[in-house]
Order: sequence, then structure tokens, then C-alpha cells
Amino acid sequence: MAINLQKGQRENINAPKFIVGLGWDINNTSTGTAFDLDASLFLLGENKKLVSDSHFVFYNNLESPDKAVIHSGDNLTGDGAGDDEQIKIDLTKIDSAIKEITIVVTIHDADARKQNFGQVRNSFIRIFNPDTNEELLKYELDEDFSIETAVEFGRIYNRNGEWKFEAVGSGQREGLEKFVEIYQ
Ligand SMILES: [Ca+2]
Ligand SMILES: [Ca+2]
Repeated sequence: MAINLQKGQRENINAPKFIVGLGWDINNTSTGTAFDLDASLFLLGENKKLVSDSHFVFYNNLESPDKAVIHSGDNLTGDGAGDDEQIKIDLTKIDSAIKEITIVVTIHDADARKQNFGQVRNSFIRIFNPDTNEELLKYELDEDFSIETAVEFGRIYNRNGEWKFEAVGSGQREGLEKFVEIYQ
């Protein structure tokens, strides 16, 4: 059963391996343009900035240099059931320079396509333990963030050698470029 954390709530991470899953379905009643949701991760150092450009893991860069974060690849339509994009995180492999991982989901070209989460069918983002299938957190994007085009989902951060997860749940009417601006 999913524990639906309140915004800002913190949880200890009790397993080193996690998967971030993003899912959505094709909307037959839409204008005919596909919805392309993207899950992206920013691997940040002590200064809350990307350790390097290759520490931005997204559809054009599927692996972090230490291979601790691996993206399954860009899904353009959401066709099919379950997670349409997945990112595997293995905290045992992570470079010690990384102190925080910020997870965001955005709609590609939302501006030009005039799209928002409220128009997407069955969209969600979740984080779960692949060994037990236990969900730590799940947001239903189409219900919780109907007018937004971006959600800062949560962050995994290190304090005194311990990894924790914080639910952020901050919806914004921005694109992925805005997050790159903030973290670069
Ligand atoms: Ca789907
Ligand atoms: Ca995508």
C-alpha cells in the first residue's frame, strides 16, 4: 500500500535501491497531439548545483557517470500499462560528491502543444522498492496537478551519511528548461 506523504514530510530510506516510475496513457479525446511526459533527475553537490552536466539524467543522457542512476529511455506517447518511463537508483554506487537527487516530471513542449497534466489520462509518478514493490510515494498527476506542466516530485538527500527522501510535490507551469536553469 502506498504511503501518501504530505508535502515536506521526510522518510528514511531503508533500502539502497529504488525505482522512480512515471506512467500515463494515450488520450483519445485530445487534439490529436501526443502527450510526452518526461522524468528527469538532477544529481546535486553540496552547493545544490549539478556536479557536472552529465549529472543531469534525462532523455538525452540516460546514465549518471557512476551508473548509480539509469533511465529506461524516452517514452513519447505513454502507450501501454504500468510505468512508461523508469529510473533505477542504486545508492550503493553513488559518487560521494552527490548529496542530493531532485526528481522532476515535465510535459515535453507543453507550451507549444497547449497541454497540462489535467488533460493527460491516468498519469502518475511514484517511487518504489523493486524488491518488495512497496511504494514510498505516489502522486496522481492529472488529479493533483491539473493545471500544471511540471512537478518537482521529491528529493533524495544525504545527511550525515544517511539517505532520506523528502516529498516536495511542488507543481509549476514551467518546462524542463527552467529546472536546468536553477540547477546548472
Ligand atoms: Ca501507459
Ligand atoms: Ca517522454
